[in-house]
Amino acid sequence: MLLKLFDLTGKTALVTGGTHGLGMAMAVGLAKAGARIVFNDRSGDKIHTALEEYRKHGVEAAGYDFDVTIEAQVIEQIALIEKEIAPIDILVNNAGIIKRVPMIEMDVAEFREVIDIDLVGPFIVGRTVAKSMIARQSGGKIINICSMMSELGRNTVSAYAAAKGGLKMLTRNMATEWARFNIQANGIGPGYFATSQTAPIRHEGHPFNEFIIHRTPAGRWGLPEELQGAAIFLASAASDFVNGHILYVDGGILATIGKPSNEL
Ligand code: NAP
Ligand code: GCO
Repeated sequence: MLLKLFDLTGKTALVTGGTHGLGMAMAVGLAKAGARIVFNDRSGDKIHTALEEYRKHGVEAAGYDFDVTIEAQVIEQIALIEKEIAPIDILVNNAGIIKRVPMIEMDVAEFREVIDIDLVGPFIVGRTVAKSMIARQSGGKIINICSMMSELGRNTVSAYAAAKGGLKMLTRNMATEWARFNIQANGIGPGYFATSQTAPIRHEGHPFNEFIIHRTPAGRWGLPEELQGAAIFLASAASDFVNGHILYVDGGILATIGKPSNEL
C-alpha cells in the first residue's frame, strides 16, 4: 500500500530539455515508477540520440521538437503530445541555460536570453499544460527545476540567479493560483551536479571544483540519478498536500555557512 503512494503507472510526464543531463535522469526515475515519458529538444537534432539513450535505460520515450520560449510552438506541440500520446499529468520544467559573465561585461541580450529560457519558458509551458489539466478537471503535478541560485548569489551568474530566484516565486504563484484545480506546483533545487552544464567548472584542478567539494557537506558533486527520488515524490500522490515547496537536493550546501579551507 505504501508503494502505491509513489506509483506513477498510467501517468504521462513531459520533461522539457530531457535529452540528457538532469532532465533525462529524472525522466528515467519517473519511468521506473511507471510513468510514460515525453521530452523535448529545441533543435530536434538530439531527439534520435536521446531516444536511443532512453532505450538503454529500458525506457520507450517520445521526443518532440519545440523551444520552450516560443509560445506558438509550445501550444502546437503540447496539443500534438496530448493527441498522439496522452494528456500530460506531470510536467518537469527542466530546460535551462546558464551564462557565466560578470554583470559589468554582460550584454543585455545575454541577460534577457537566460531570463527568457529559464523563467519565461517555464511560465509558457506551465500555463499551457495547466490550461489542459484545468479543462480536463484532471489535476496534475508541475515540478520546476530551480537551483542553489534560487537562494544564493554567485559571481558571474546574475541572469541565472535572477531567473532561478524568479522561478522559485513563479512556483509559489502556480501553487497559489492552481491548487483549487488540484494541481500541485513545486520545485526541485539541485545543488552542484555532474552534467555538461557544470563541466566547464568541474574538471580536476579547476578552483571551483575544489571550492564546491569543500563547500558541500557531502564533500562531492551530485550524481544526476540522485534527483530521481525527489522527482518521483513530487510527481506522485505522496505529495498531494505539498504545494509551493522547493525541495533542495544539495548535499547540505544550504544547511551550512561553510568551513575554513583547513577544516575537513
Ligand atoms: P544541460 O545539460 O545544459 O541541459 C539543459 C537542457 O535544456 C538541454 O537539453 C538543452 O537543450 C535544453 N534547453 C535549453 N534551452 C532550451 C529551450 N529554449 N527549449 C528547449 N530546451 C532547451 O543542463 P543540466 O545540468 O542537465 O540542468 C538541467 C536543469 O537543471 C537546468 O534548468 C539547470 O539550470 C538546472 N540545474 C542544474 C544544476 C547542475 O548542477 N547541473 C544544478 C541546479 C539546477 P540544448 O542541448 O539544445 O541546449
Ligand atoms: C554555476 C553552476 C550552478 C549550477 C546550479 C547550482 O555556475 O554556479 O552551473 O549554477 O548549475 O544551478 O544549483
